[in-house]
Amino acid sequence: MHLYDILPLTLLTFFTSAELIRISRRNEDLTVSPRARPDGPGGGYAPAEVPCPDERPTVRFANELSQSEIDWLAKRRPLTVDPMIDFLKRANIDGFDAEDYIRKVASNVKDLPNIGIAVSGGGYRALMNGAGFVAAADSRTPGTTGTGGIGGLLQSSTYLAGLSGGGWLVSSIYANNFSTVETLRNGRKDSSIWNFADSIFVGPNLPGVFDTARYWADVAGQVSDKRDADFETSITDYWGRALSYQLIDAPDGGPSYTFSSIADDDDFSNGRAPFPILLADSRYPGERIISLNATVFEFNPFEMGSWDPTTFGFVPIRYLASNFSGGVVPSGGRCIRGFDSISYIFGTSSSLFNAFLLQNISSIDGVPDFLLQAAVGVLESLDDSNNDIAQYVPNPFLGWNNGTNPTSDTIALDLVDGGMDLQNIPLHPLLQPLRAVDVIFAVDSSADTIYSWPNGTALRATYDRSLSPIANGTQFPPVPDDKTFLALGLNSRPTFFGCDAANFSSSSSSSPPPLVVYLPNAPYTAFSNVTTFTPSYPDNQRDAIIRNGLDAATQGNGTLDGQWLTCVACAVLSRSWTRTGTAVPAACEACFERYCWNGTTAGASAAVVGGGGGAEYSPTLKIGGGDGSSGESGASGSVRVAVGRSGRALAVGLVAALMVL
Ligand SMILES: *[C@@H]1O[C@H](CO)[C@@H](O)[C@H](O)[C@H]1NC(C)=O
Ligand SMILES: *[C@@H]1O[C@H](CO)[C@@H](O)[C@H](O)[C@H]1NC(C)=O
Ligand SMILES: *[C@@H]1O[C@H](CO)[C@@H](O)[C@H](O)[C@H]1NC(C)=O
Ligand SMILES: *[C@@H]1O[C@H](CO)[C@@H](O)[C@H](O)[C@H]1NC(C)=O
Ligand SMILES: *[C@@H]1O[C@H](CO)[C@@H](O)[C@H](O)[C@H]1NC(C)=O
Ligand SMILES: *[C@@H]1O[C@H](CO)[C@@H](O)[C@H](O)[C@H]1NC(C)=O
Ligand SMILES: *[C@@H]1O[C@H](CO)[C@@H](O)[C@H](O)[C@H]1NC(C)=O
Ligand SMILES: *[C@@H]1O[C@H](CO)[C@@H](O)[C@H](O)[C@H]1NC(C)=O
Ligand SMILES: *[C@@H]1O[C@H](CO)[C@@H](O)[C@H](O)[C@H]1NC(C)=O
Ligand SMILES: CC(=O)N[C@H]1CO[C@H](CO)[C@@H](O)[C@@H]1O
Ligand SMILES: CC(=O)N[C@H]1CO[C@H](CO)[C@@H](O)[C@@H]1O
Repeated sequence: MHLYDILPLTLLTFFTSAELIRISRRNEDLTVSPRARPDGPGGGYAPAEVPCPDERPTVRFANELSQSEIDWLAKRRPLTVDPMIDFLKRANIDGFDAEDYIRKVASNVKDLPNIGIAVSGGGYRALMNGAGFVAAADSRTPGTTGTGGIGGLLQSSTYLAGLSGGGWLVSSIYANNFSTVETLRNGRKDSSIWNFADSIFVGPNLPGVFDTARYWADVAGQVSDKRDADFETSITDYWGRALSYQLIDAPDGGPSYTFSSIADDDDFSNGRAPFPILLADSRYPGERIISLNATVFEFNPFEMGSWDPTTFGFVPIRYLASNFSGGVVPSGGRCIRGFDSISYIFGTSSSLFNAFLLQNISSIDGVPDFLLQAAVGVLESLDDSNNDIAQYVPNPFLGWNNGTNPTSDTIALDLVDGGMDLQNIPLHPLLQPLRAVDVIFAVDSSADTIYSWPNGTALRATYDRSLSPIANGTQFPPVPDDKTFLALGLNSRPTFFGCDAANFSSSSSSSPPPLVVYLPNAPYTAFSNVTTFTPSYPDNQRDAIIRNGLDAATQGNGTLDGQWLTCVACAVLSRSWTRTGTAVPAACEACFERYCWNGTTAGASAAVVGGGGGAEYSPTLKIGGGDGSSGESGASGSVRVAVGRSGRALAVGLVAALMVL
């Protein structure tokens, strides 16, 4: 069912014809940003048919890395050597000559530490907290290479994975020419980049350029371009486009930016930036529940597909929506480009928010009743038509691996938010033995507890999955249950998992899984536990949460632990030392003693650390706080919707957008 079936025609009388004309006019007067990567074949959001290349695109088995990734790694890994030496020298591990060691192993890349970063989901909270980590790890951020700073870790990393809100962060960084978090945060005159004070409901507030109605009309126009080109559209398209005005610094939120165009980016293609990956889960035909054995799909600059033994294949992402059948585009089949819109991909990865987009209309002042009723109608119709997910039509894996692929005979591949299977940290791509990652920095901004702090559920889910057949040979360090996280405080300070490589059965064919440096969202200098569905953030609150993430990453620039930087370096080197049979320096033994989970679990009756005497986890500020109410918060928990401009304009815009659903 479509909205125009539901919306009474009489609603149209709500508009004056002048408003309708305004709605249909596209915005063309923004200054063009220099940071561009528009690649859609038609210059807009709509995908289009292109002549098939001589070597027609094909699906491949997931039994090896793609040749593109192998070639890229050959550039990237050597470029991590110098930053790693700088970083490790600064960490100053007593009695260990980092430069000498890294130079020695650099000649044999397989012994060089291989670092991955995983930024969890959790809406804007995850974007901002994750941004704090990335800023801390980025040597381009001023102050991060001083005492206690972990700057350079990003430059030393091979992979940067994001999911849902973490995927917004990763996408925004790459869609904007691998800009620093600081640049994105500072913004630019006449740009709405990272301006979260104006929610996506009201749209960007650029004087003289935009108003809410025109913004929604633009979004609606972009999506109808796609539909007019005969591609399925869903609420995910609107969601992704609306977010783009905050995440992509280009006119109209860069409608033609694609994920595959990252592969053409100068920094990325020359190995000067890590390999970005986004995740989504597949929903099996006819099912509503996403279980832990849902097939996990990844999007990277070269490919989209899954390592899981179900689908077990990858398609060139640039040619998504081409007529693949049995892994090839048969003669007569169309080749399509531009379907891999970066906004559609980060919208897919965060589709949990689709319902939010509609449901939360009710929380905005000034929206007339009829519109609220229409929104409810849309929600119900979406439920009926299963249109609340992102549809990949035609399914690139049609007729592929018929024996094991649950969607081998469906026209649509239905994908949902990457955190729906509880694995809210994008660890999956970094656990693939073929990628041989040594250490994962896992930034967890999940809202598990009543007060929106993590309790280890996301990490535990990945461990549980690693024990089931769908893991297909991937291993994950043992992780205790949520009660233990709370009782031992593992969710309120950094914890390392899987420190002892000898605790894993390893054979000539399998190596131990990565060591996981778990970095849970916790209050260092601000209460960063804003609810997942808070739609807008004043600049000072945004900045406080980013800084809190930075303080978590650096343990307050070392003020909470003067050895933290050293301990991070030990985690980076640990697996490499095992491979080269190098003795672990005493300074690192001390770190592992302090940060590694040692296998202890807590009984069901154990008390909650940070419970403030009560049963509910309610931590206080670690730095400069005390009672938990002071300190630089700005991040108070109240849910507010910034409605700066007329509710009527908003209503007009929303109806314009919804009309074309
Ligand atoms: C991207 O950033 C690099 C610096 O890292 C700069 O040299 C280059 O010109 C930028 N590209 C665009 C298109 O702005
Ligand atoms: C998911 O896992 C459970 C238990 O391992 C199994 O019974 C079920 O069939 C699996 N579902 C799918 C779709 O693989
Ligand atoms: C290609 O895919 C489109 C969209 O699903 C479909 O309408 C068309 O029939 C397909 N063509 C072929 C030759 O498979
Ligand atoms: C896989 O299934 C499709 C129909 O969904 C069929 O056309 C194709 O021949 C099958 N392939 C194999 C190898 O069985
Ligand atoms: C941990 O979080 C999950 C939600 O992710 C929740 O279901 C569970 O009850 C929480 N555990 C505890 C002990 O509070
Ligand atoms: C740590 O250093 C950064 C960058 O210099 C600064 O913004 C932050 O406030 C410092 N944190 C603390 C707790 O001093
Ligand atoms: C493991 O850690 C717990 C605290 O988390 C501690 O009480 C216990 O003594 C440690 N066990 C060993 C064998 O070190
Ligand atoms: C070592 O492995 C065993 C078996 O998987 C597990 O029960 C234990 O928790 C592991 N110890 C640590 C510290 O991870
Ligand atoms: C944030 O956490 C503190 C306790 O740590 C709690 O008092 C506050 O209510 C929480 N805010 C939200 C929005 O849950
Ligand atoms: C290590 C392992 O079990 N790999 C299997 C993963 O799944 C594919 C497809 O089912 C198999 O071919 C691999 O052997
Ligand atoms: C402000 C407001 O109403 N927020 C709601 C948005 O939607 C989510 C999901 O339905 C609710 O949990 C929030 O309370």
